[in-house]
Amino acid sequence: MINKLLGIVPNASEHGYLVDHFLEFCHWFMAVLFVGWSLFFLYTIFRFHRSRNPKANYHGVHSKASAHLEFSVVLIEAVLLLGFGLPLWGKRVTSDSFPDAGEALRVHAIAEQFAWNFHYPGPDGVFGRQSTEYIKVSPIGLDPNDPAGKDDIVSKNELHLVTHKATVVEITSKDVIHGFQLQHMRISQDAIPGSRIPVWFRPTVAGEYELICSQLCGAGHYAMKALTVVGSQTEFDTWMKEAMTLQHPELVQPAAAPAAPAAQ
Ligand SMILES: [Cu+2]
Repeated sequence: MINKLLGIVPNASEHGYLVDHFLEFCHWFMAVLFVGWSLFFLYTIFRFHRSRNPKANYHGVHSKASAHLEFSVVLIEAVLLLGFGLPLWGKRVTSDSFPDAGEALRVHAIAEQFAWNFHYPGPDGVFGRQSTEYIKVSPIGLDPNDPAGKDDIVSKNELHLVTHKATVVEITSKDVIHGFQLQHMRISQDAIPGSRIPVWFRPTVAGEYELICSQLCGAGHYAMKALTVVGSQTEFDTWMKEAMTLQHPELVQPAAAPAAPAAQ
């Protein structure tokens, strides 16, 4: 409830409700602390007003109540961090929590000032080699001589995913530090040049979402966003076929010719 009040976007991923529960609890806890400390503040202003205490008290407080209260707050915060926050994070980032390579949809996300490039392995399921020496001929530095890259799909500012299919996104950057943030999927990971960092999630609700850059990365940061389309496998395949037709017409034409009469 408090999440909604604070404007959280609806969850559209399998693990998102765990993040939401955690946020919900943290927000309620902070609300209680805020109200509690505010009341205490008002009480001190009233209780220790100059008119009631013309002479300063050089001994101060004798009661241990405030120390106990402070310790309880620290204890609850430690339990939140170590008992809930870390395990939740661990489930996202440890290698044994990742889905099997064959089961998941795999995408590379390559950030740049100020756009998102996505790299799909194409029908062969193998990503082509990438190297900085080819950055002038391909926005993601795809090696034109690598046969594995001949059918790869590169899309700009458009990420396509499949509902209920585990998705592994390997995130990197071409220039400065960016942030890959899919709020509806409750996923956020910095894009760091020189590193390829995987994240995984399972989208559960079809729709169009916004992927934003969550790190202030330069003058065009405000406009650095990409459309994320989550749909059925058929919708994904249709998009992939269109992309193949545009980017590798030589690979699709033989298959497209017999399909045309069948559709009529
Ligand atoms: Cu950015």
